[in-house]
Amino acid sequence: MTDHGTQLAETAQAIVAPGKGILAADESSPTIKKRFETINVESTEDNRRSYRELLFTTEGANEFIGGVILFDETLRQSTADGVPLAKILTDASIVPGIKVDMGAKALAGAEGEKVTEGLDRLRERLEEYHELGARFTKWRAVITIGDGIPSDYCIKANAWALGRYAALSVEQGFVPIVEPEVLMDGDHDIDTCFDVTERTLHYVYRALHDQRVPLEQTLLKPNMVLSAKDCPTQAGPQEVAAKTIECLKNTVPSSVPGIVFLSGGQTELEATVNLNAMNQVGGSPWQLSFSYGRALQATTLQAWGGEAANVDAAKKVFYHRARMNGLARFGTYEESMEQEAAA
Ligand code: 5MM
Repeated sequence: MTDHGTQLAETAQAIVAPGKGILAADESSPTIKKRFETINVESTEDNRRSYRELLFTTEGANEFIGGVILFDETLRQSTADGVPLAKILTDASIVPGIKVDMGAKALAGAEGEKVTEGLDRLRERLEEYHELGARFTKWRAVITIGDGIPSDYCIKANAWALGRYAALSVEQGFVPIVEPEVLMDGDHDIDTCFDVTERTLHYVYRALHDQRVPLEQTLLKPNMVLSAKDCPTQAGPQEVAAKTIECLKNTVPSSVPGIVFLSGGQTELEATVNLNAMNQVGGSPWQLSFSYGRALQATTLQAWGGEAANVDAAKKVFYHRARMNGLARFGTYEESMEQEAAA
């Protein structure tokens, strides 16, 4: 491996070091607006900065958080005291990352399906992000399960874009996080989720191979294999863990250093319990970790409520959630620990 390759492989390993995972704080402007609406806070640039500053300056969170994914605006922001947020992270030995996709848009000729855009001028944008301190990237593809979908056309278009993005990221000195998200919306059962996730991951790794992406310099951010939100039969954590690992073993090469699950609409508790169950199975060739957005932030957001007076209390809530997921990385989390923290 070249020095460049070795450095990227080491960065990937550092992000998913035992006990650590990723905080996905890369909500785009429309998404963070939605999140703030739930706590009646206006989405101003200053409120967004204050909130992210709260998360990134939580003392001790770096025991459990190896990387944070930022949105473009956040990578350019500084704390109230004028320190760039990316520097706050780097100084805490947390790797700053950046979402580089431009969102999922309607796929031409495919009713109800989406393709992620953002490849135009990506090389130039990456050069700037590197100067601003980011060292890993993220690109999210969205696959919807529904009547007659997903089509192979949709999966292949998204997989090819993920490959192009990943190859460019590696070239420009970033560890690419490859995120093909099979949504949990709908009423399909866990086996349907298994089949679609397996089909998707096959195409994704074919596309990465075709585009010469060195897998040991990448991370995968998939959905867990779950029953859909409105499915009348909800699979429990043991079934979720067994089916998710089986699906990944069928599709993901062992040279990928880590798998960082998205939470995708699970509650904080579900996401922790499921990750814990996966790590209890053991014998996986990859680190099984987290890259949660909502499942790391929901209670913190509530505790903050947009009030400066609540910052310390909200930091405690965030530290607790990060710690619970850190324990789930070892399979040593127990639900009773939630009560201990409350006491
Ligand atoms: C944090 O949300 C990320 C950005 O979403 P938008 O581009 O829609 O604003 C999102 O990609 C996130 O990283 C993943 O979906 C995982 O987050 P969850 O909340 O599903 O764990």
